[in-house]
Amino acid sequence: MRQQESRMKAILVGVCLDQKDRESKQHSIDELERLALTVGVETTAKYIQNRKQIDKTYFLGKGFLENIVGKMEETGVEILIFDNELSPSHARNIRKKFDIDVADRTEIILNIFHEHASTKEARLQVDLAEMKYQLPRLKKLWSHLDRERGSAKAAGGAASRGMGEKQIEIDKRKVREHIKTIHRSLKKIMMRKKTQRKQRENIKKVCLVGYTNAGKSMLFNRLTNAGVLVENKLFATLDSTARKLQFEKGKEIVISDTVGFISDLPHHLVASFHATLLDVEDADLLLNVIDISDPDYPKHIDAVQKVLKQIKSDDIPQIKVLNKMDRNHDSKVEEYENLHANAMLISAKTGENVERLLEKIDNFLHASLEKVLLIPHDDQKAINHLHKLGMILNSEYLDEGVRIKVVINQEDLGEFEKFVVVS
Ligand SMILES: Nc1nc2c(ncn2[C@@H]2O[C@H](COP(=O)(O)OP(=O)(O)OP(=O)(O)O)[C@@H](O)[C@H]2O)c(=O)[nH]1
Ligand SMILES: [Mg+2]
Repeated sequence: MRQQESRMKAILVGVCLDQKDRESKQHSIDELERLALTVGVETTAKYIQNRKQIDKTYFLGKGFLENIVGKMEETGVEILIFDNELSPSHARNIRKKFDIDVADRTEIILNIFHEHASTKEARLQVDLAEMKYQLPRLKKLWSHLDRERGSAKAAGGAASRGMGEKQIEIDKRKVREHIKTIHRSLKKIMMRKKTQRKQRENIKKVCLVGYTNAGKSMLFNRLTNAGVLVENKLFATLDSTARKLQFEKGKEIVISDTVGFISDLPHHLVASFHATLLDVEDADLLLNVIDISDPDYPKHIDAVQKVLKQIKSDDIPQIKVLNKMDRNHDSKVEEYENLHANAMLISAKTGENVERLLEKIDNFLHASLEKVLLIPHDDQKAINHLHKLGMILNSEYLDEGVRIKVVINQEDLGEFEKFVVVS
C-alpha cells in the first residue's frame, strides 16, 4: 500500500462545449478522479469550464487557468490533469506559460496500463502504445511519479521503476528502433496465437468483454475456476486467459477473459492491444458484462460498443450479462431482461443465475439456427415476441417491414416460420 502522504496531489479540469453534455462531462471527470487514484494521484479539486470552443493556445481560457494555477500554488498541488487528450503544443504552451506540470486523461490511462502489465504480451503492447504516443511528452509525469514512488519501489511495490530514467535516455531514433523490435516480438506472439486458433477451429469460442471493473474476471473464475486476478481496481486484467469449458455430452467450448474497456480509451492502446483483442475478434459469442449497480452503466454500454466497432467486432452475437444483481440496481434492467432473450441478470459474486447463463450459452452455441425474417411493421406483437425468444443480431427498417437477423431455437421458430426470408 502506498502511504497517504506520498501521494501526488492534482487538480482536474475539463471542458464543456455544449450544455447538453454537462452531465456526461461531470461523469467523465469523476471517472478521471478514480483513474488518477489508481496511479496514486489524489484529486483536491475538479473544475469544468463552459466554453464555445477550445482555446487555440491554452486549450482552456487563460484567465480560468491563471485562477487555477493560483489555487495550485496556495494548496501545494503539483499537477494539473486535463480530462481530454491534449495536443503536444497545448501541453507545451501551458507548461511554459504557467510553469506547472500538466498531464491528460490518455497519459493517466497509459500509466495504469504500464503499472498493471505483468505478462510479456501486455508489457510489449503497453510499450508500443507509449512509444506511439510519443513517450517524450510524458517525461515530466513519469519522472515525478518515479520520485514520488521511491518508497514503494524500495519496498518492491509499484512496477513503474525506472520509467523516468528510461525515457530520458531515449531519443527519437531509438524509439523508432524500439517500435520495430516490439512489432517483431508481437508478430511472433500473434503467429503463435493464430496457430493455436487453427487447432481450436472446430471448438466454439466465447469471450468476455465489458467496461473495466464490471466483473468479467470474477465471472470467468466462477465459470472455469481459473483463479484470474479479481480486484476492485480499474484495469486489473490486461492480457487474455482462455480455458476450456465442458458441457454435458462431450460438448466443449473455449472461453476467454480479456482487458476491460473505458470511455475514450486512447486509440493507440486499442491498436497496440491487437494480440490480446484477437480473442474478441475471433469469438462466436461475446458475453458483454455490465455492472448494473453503477448508475453510469448505459454510458458504459455505449463505450464498450464503440470499442467493439473500432475492432470490427460489433456484429458478433452478444449476451448482455447484467452483473452485480446482488447490489442495488434500477428496476429498468429487470424489465429489459424480461423483454430480451439476449439479456440475463446474474451475480458473479453469489453465483445467482450463473447456471442459467451457462444454459443460455450452450443453447446459443449448440442448439440454435440463424435466420433472417421480415416482419410487417403492424405486427409489433411478433417483433416483441421475437426479441424475447431469439438473439437479435441486427434489424433494419424497410418499407415492407423490419428485416431481422436472429439466432433462435428450432422449437421457438414455429410461429415465425412464415416470416423467414433467408434460412
Ligand atoms: N457485489 C458484487 N461485486 C462484484 C460482482 N462481480 C464482481 N464484483 C466485484 O467487482 C470488482 C471488479 O471485478 P473484476 O472481476 O476484477 O472486474 P473486471 O471486469 O475483470 O475488471 P478489469 O479486469 O479491471 O477490466 C471486484 O471488486 C469484484 O469483487 C458481483 O456480482 N457482485
Ligand atoms: Mg479483469
